[in-house]
Amino acid sequence: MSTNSGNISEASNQQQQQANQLKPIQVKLVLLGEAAVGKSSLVLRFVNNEFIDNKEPTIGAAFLTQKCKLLDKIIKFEIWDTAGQERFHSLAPMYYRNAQAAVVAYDITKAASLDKAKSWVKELQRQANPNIIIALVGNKLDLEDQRQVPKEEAQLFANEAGLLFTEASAKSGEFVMEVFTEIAKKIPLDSLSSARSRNGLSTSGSNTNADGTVNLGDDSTNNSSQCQC
Ligand SMILES: Nc1nc2c(ncn2[C@@H]2O[C@H](COP(=O)(O)OP(=O)(O)O)[C@@H](O)[C@H]2O)c(=O)[nH]1
Ligand SMILES: [Mg+2]
Repeated sequence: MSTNSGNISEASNQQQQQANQLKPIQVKLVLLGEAAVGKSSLVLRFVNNEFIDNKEPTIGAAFLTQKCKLLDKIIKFEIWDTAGQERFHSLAPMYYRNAQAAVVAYDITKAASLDKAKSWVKELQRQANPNIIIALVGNKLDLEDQRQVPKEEAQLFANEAGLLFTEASAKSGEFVMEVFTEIAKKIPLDSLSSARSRNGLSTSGSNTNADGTVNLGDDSTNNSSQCQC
């Protein structure tokens, strides 16, 4: 092979790499946790940078997307925000099946919500994709004066279970972006194959109901191509 063709193939490799880096890596992410810990609020903070007091509970699940640009890659999170009520528990596998990442949230002012978070983590580790990246998030950090869950206790569990961990506040915005940035950093560059083809759920046509019980959010409000990470 001549040097020229070597150079050409090297150049085309570089072009391919650059193209790959510009092409968003689709990452299916599921939010799990007890009702009212602030799952929807965390997503709203991440996607729209806003907070709504007394947010109405999620019915079934909502779908939102947000891009996150890192130095070497663009991650497009396809986020399934699930309802925390026990009656929706049986739907959860539909959302975490084939998810590449999960945010399991609890409320630092409610000790029982950490127990629920732990049981979600165990269920994910038993039944979800074995390579799933799980972040444990203690929400409502702004309510420090009402804290029931010591940070060390959650940190210890996260360390033992091999999870990312942070405390955050959807209300103040503190550490919310960090949750998603840290997950994005852990997504391997070579996971370029379309998440859509691997997902159990199609994410196209997100305004249509998947079935009677699922209330899919309006993706059209989330047209932000800018990265918030
Ligand atoms: N103080 C405080 N309240 C929050 C925070 N995040 C959510 N909330 C409130 O907690 C309630 C439940 O939030 P929501 O996002 O619907 O919880 P979800 O059921 O887990 O999706 C709502 O009244 C929110 O306004 C937070 O970081 N701090
Ligand atoms: Mg919700």
